[in-house]
This record gives sequence, C-alpha cells and structure tokens, in this order.
Amino acid sequence: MVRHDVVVVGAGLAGMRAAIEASRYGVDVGVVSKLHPTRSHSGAAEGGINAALGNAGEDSPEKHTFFTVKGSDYLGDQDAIAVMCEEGPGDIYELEHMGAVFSRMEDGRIAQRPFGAGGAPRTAYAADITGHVLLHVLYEQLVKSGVTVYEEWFALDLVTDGDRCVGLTAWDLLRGGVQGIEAGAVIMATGGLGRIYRGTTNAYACTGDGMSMAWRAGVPLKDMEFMQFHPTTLKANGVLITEGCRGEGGYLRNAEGDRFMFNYAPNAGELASRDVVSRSEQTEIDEGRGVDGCVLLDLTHLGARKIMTVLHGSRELAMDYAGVDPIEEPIPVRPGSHYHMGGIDADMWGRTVMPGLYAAGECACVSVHGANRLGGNSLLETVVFGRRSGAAAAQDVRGNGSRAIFSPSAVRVAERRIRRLLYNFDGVRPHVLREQLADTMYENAGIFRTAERLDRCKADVHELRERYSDGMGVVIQDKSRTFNSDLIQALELGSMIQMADCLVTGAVARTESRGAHSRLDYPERDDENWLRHTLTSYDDGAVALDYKPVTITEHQPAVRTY
Ligand code: MEZ
Repeated sequence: MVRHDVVVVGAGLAGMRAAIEASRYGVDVGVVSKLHPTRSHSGAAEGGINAALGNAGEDSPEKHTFFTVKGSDYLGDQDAIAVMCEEGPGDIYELEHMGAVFSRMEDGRIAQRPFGAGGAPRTAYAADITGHVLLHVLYEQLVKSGVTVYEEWFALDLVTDGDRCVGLTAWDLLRGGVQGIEAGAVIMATGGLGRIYRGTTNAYACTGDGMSMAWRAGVPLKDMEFMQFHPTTLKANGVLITEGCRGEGGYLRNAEGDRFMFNYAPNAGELASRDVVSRSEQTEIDEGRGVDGCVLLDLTHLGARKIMTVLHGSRELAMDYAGVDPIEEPIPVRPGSHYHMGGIDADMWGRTVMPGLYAAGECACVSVHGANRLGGNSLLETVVFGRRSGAAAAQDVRGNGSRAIFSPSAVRVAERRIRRLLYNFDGVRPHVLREQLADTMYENAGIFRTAERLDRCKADVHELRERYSDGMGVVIQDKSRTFNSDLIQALELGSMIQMADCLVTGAVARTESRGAHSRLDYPERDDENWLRHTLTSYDDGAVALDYKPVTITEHQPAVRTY
C-alpha cells in the first residue's frame, strides 16, 4: 500500500503537467502509469500546439476562442474555451522556458503554421515531432520535481469512501500483484480510447481505461458519441501524417488529380475543419474518385528543403510504412479515427461530480472541443487543464483536513478478480473480441452514421459484452504474474467494450448531424433539440442517458461554412 496527497493516473502531457503543478503547492505527489512516461501517446502528436502568440500573422485569444467555438459546431462550452485560449500563450512560454525547442522564424520568435479552420497561423511547432519534444521536456521537469512515478502499474478501479474518491487499485506489471494507492485526491489523465476503432492513429495503449474506471464509479461521461477522424492517415496501419503537411501548403488530390476540397469548402480548401475534410475525402472515395481506398496528399511542390526541415518525420513515416518518398510522389492517405472529444465530465478546474476526483486531457470532457476539435488544440488542452487540475487537486488536499478511509478490502477484491481472470480456461483469446469490436465500430459508427448502422453496432457491442462476460469469456494463456501483457489485454478489453457502449448509445440517441457526428438520416444540425451535452452514466452495467445545457457566452450558434 502506498499513499500520496495527490495521485495522478496517466503520465502523458496532461498527467505530467498536473503532477508538476500539484508538486509546486508543496504536497506529496505520485504518478501511476501503465507505460513509461515518455512512451505515452501524447508523443504521437506531430504538427503542433495552438496559442494566439500572433507571431506569423494577426491573432488574439478572442479570435482563437471564436474559431474554436465555430469548429466545435457550437457544442463547446464557451467559458472554458475562452479560458484555454487566454491562458494558452502563457503556457507556451512556460514550456519554452522549461526547454522546449520550438521551430523558429527568421527573427528568432517561435514559428507558427496554419492548421485547419483556425482562422490564423496559430500552431507553434517543433518541426513535425511536437508531442515527442514536449513529452520529453515535461518528463525532465517531472524528474526534477521529485514526484514518485509508479511506471508500468495498470490502474484497475477507483476506491471511494462514501461519496469521496480516496484512491485506486492498480496491478504492478513488473512484480505482479495488486497495489492499493491511497490519495487525498486523484487526477485521471489516462488519454483516449481510439483503439476501439480499426485503423486508428492511436497507440495500442489508448483503450479508455480511465474513463471506464470513472464511469463504473458513478461519474458521468460527457459527449461520448463524438469521435474525430483525422483526414490524413496511412492506409496500412492508420499512422498519422500531420495536418502540418497541409498547413505548410500540401494539397489533397483525387484519382483525377483534382484538388477536390474546394468543391466542399470553397474558402478554406484543404484547411477546412477535420470533420469536413474527412467527410469530403470519404465521399470522393465512396463515389469512385479515390485511389485504392485513399486520396493523395501531394507535397511534391513544397520542395525537398522544406520537407526535410519541417516535415522530416512525415517523410520518414511515409517512406517506412507506405514505401513513398513525398519529395518525389504523393502519399496515399485516408481518414482514420484519431481523437475522442468526449470523456469524464469535468469543469475548468478538472473537478468531477465526485469529491476528490479530477480529470484532464483526452480522458476528460471540459468541454473545449464540443463536436469537433481543431487540430493543435489538444496539446494546448493538456497543458492548460493539466496545470489547472494539478493546482485544484493540491489546494483541495491542503484544505481538506478530514481523512477519508481507504478500505484494504478493495485490494482483496481486486486480487480475487485478477485470480478469476487468470485461472479461467474457457473462451477466446482477448484479441479475437478486440478485433471484432474495432471492426464493428469502424464499419457502423464511423464517419457517416445511420440509425440502421448504429443499431447494428450497438447490438454487436452488447453481444461482445455478453461474450466477454466480465472477463470469464476470455482465456489468458500466459498464467504468470510478472509482465503479463495477455492479462492487460483482457482487462483493457472490458473497458473498451464499456466505452464503445457509451459512445454508440449516445450516437443512436442524437438524431442530428453536428461536427464529427454525421447522420445520413438526420443531415441537419438541430439546435432546438440537440444543442445540449450528452451525459452517459453507469446503470448496473448498462448505459443511462441524460443531458445538460451548453454554456454559451458570446457566440450565438450560426451556420458553419468554410
Ligand atoms: O492536434 C492534433 O491532433 C495534431 C497536432 C495532429 C497533427 O495532425 O499533427
């Protein structure tokens, strides 16, 4: 059993930023992560981080706010968006002072490139490996701060005392065994769930574990039906080719060589919002103007020098995984699931409805992305709301004198669960169900949705839930306790099925098209009935739906065109 004042679950950008901030308040902080911190999925973010620095063109936090609200298809909470956009520049300069090597303009200021639907060149970058650079910088700071890191500990369940969160249980992968982690406050920063889809940009680890822990503990999840498809991913494996390629002037072409985006977004073209570009690409492909299930990302006119300096990572990925050198020929790309706008319902300080439980980053829904996130806003969200939740949790612990009780029985319950899983000899290997889940999500809850497809998806997810049968439907062949990745796959699968259920249940109910949720049977946005957030709660293993209002301050919903 270990104990800390604040425990952060997850060590990507949001988690590390939260831990660093909490430690600045003089409280004792621990971080639990199923991966070594620098292997977190934040490292896969490539093209940059948004902030209205105004270095490459006229910009302001107000402009950033407006374009984020518009990009969200008016589902984002405007007060939270304004906070993110106002505080963003300060967080970028802080990252720079910590040691982040941003790419530079001729005059030495931080370089910024345009990203889709942003309204200004606002995306600061370190070539096309921005997430990787920031992850390493924050890891240095984490080490420096003296925070204790429990890496390769897989979080199992939250532990509560009455209505307060008092810690969690986790499986220690290296040594084998359940650990109890008592905490004055817990911050969930466990990332997204992209792996519930086939062909995603997301790492194998993005399985929605933290969201499902919160959900099972009775904390509602918000806007789960909104899944973003990134327009440029590689056909073979979904690896991301950054939006920065289009920001630097890359073109999208169909089989006939046409720059088709201007037929869909006459003003923005390739730099329309991601939902619009992904739908346009899919339409080209579905109507027979694609190239082997893809469209073409053409960078050849940018020249070798530019590609080698600011897009070298994308070039390497294209060469390694598609056998294409973008200096010479276009890269075949297709839309792939990339970012989940929904998550644990949290306020601007990361607070959830459960006292002592906070959430930040992709596993949280604050909500600053609404129905469609702007590229470059996710890295910003991690540092702004990571910092805020770290501060709030630390202050909460300092002010909360009465100690809630972490019952040791929670550890025994978790041990029993693991033993049952390990010594079950009936069923299929976890990957069998995992692949079936990813297939049905991709086929039936993808870019274009209908009631028929979503109902089919929901039925498939429920059938998978029955077959998984709380883990009794899967066989773990590796019976050892140390570094048992088979066991982790089985545990992750439980979370994935639950989160898929929340996503598809919200999607079936939302009979309109808004942002990334595009219903062919309800093609219009319906503000009268659906300008509201979806809440999905745990109801004895099933999903219960509820709704709550969107915060609108300055920008009244308007028709969204690009
Ligand atoms: O915010 C993102 O998703 C991002 C920076 C992705 C990219 O295309 O590089």
